[in-house]
Amino acid sequence: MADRERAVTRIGRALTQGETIVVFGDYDCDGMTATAILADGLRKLGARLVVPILASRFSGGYGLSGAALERVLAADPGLVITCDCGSSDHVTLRQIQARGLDAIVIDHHLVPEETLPAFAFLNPHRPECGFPYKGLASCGLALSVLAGVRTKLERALDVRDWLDLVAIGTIADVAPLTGDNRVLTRAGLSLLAEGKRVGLRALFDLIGIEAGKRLAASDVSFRVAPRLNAPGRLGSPEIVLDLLLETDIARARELASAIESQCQARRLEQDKILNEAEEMIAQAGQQSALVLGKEGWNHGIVGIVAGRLADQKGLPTVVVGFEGEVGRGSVRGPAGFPLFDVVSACQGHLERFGGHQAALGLEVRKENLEAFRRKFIAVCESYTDYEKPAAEEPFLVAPEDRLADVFEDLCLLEPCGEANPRPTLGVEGEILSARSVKGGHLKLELRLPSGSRVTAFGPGLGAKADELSGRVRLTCELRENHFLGSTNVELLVRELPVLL
Ligand SMILES: [Mn+2]
Repeated sequence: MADRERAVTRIGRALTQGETIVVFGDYDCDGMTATAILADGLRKLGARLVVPILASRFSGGYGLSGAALERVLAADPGLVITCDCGSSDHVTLRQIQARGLDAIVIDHHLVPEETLPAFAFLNPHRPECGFPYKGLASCGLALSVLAGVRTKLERALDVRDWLDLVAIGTIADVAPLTGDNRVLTRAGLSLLAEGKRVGLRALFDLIGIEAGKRLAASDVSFRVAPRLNAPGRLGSPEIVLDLLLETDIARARELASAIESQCQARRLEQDKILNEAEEMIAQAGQQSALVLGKEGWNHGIVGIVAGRLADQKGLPTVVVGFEGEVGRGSVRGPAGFPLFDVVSACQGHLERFGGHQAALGLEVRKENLEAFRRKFIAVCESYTDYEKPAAEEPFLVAPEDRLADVFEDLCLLEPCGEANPRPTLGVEGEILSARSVKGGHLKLELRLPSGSRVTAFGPGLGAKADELSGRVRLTCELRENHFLGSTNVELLVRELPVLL
């Protein structure tokens, strides 16, 4: 790994010489877990003073901004380590260098051509980086650096203790769950399920994740990560770092419930924006792409709203929150839609933009929104034959197979998620009951060919409940359902059942 040896030697020297080390991280799960791993690990290796600092969406934004640099320098560090950011922060890194300080960048974002003015630059995407696995997220890189420092100082420190954080950061960052990441997250999820980290234990108690129960990657994506991300979306992510580092259970419970209430506040805010957006969409009538903006929409949340709308409507979607004349927005779209190409073609109307084909952020002035909207829609309409990802053929479950056994087998494939999708199954059975439940979801009871009964749940499919009867084939996933102390396998239905 390019510069790993150089970084490890420098950090080792900072430890033995008692330098103050600032670990500066991004406000998302990957950045926060990487920061926690290094802060905690270096303290355990005897660092005199480690000051963890996180970026803020509302002051300086992503990366080592000018505003962030002021906070970093206020801690009077001898060494600065950036986590999950820094790869394009040439200006502020040069300022650090000019003060005679060293900076080590640990990141996995795009590597610009201009040489980075850093003492060491660890990024698997550097062309000169020989590390064979390119999928590590920043938390995985941070663990590798910690292990290197440990070895350099000839100390006994079991870095596997931080694999739970690596699992959270890697899964939340939608890094591929292949190769090294698969090994790290699989072990990390087991550790996470044991519930030894006090802060996460407190959070899990609060949200009903029982200690000792098997955890899937989807539990992290849908239950854990959204909560850890909420405080950063609303303002200050520091409370999450405090939770990850807390060792006192009483204090951890306070932090966990503060995070949970921020998550609820985030949800309310999100629903409010979604409702207002839905109204705008209804008023505008039929459109081939959505561009929505409003004063006051929280730009930490517009990304979630854009994702929801893009899923629901199947359209390329831009949602912008304005604060005065300038708005910040997020771009999402149907799987496979080349959003980066589209936004690049509209850049004349934008102040800034960045991201990749599947997701972008942008900055636009209020007076340019309408022109941008027209251009964006026109360009989207020109991409009629983009490459949609092929629908996956379901694996048919044989009538004699017990679903509980199939589920156990499928668990061997976990963690499933990015680059290792959970297999889609085809299950046939006879409908015993079908009804629509709260939220418009479909609830089915089925008799399988083996005679056993199973329940099925179809998110958003409740509208057609009345038309379902007789023999059907379901396209579904299997999941464990814990209810009143018993555990059953149930079907998670992905599309309307096919009548046979
Ligand atoms: Mn990351």
